[in-house]
Amino acid sequence: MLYFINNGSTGSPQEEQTDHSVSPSPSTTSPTPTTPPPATSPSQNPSPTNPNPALPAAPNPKPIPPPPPPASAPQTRAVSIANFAFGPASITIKKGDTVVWTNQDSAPHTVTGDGGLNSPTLNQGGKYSFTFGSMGTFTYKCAFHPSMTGSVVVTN
Ligand SMILES: [Cu+2]
Repeated sequence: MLYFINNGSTGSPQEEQTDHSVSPSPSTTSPTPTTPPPATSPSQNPSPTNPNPALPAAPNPKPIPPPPPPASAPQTRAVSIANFAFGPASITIKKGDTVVWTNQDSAPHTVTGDGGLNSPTLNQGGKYSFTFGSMGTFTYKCAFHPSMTGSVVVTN
């Protein structure tokens, strides 16, 4: 009954449409023209449902590859010639390694021995390098000072 009097006031569902067609009389139709409000646009109400409710499981941590064995790389080993002696007098290396002799004496020396060890005369600061490509024990000495001896043991 109130909507007969309160036409145009808040609460009337026809309030927004009565600008040009003012019809104070209620229509002869149902006195309760309660039109449901327009459905809210789906865009205004994003669906709470997550299309991806669960992220895929994190990938497994990358396994750390084991480092390659360092022994596979050829190495260079140093042998000094000082105070009329080889140091170290005996050295053990791997096949494919290189030994470098360095004369630190003022006197000349050589590296002369097995397996092709045959250096020229090494003056002070002179170097001689030799790469051992086969296994074995190679003894050598100084051609000038036979008491100076040394050996190289080459393993696989
Ligand atoms: Cu010598």
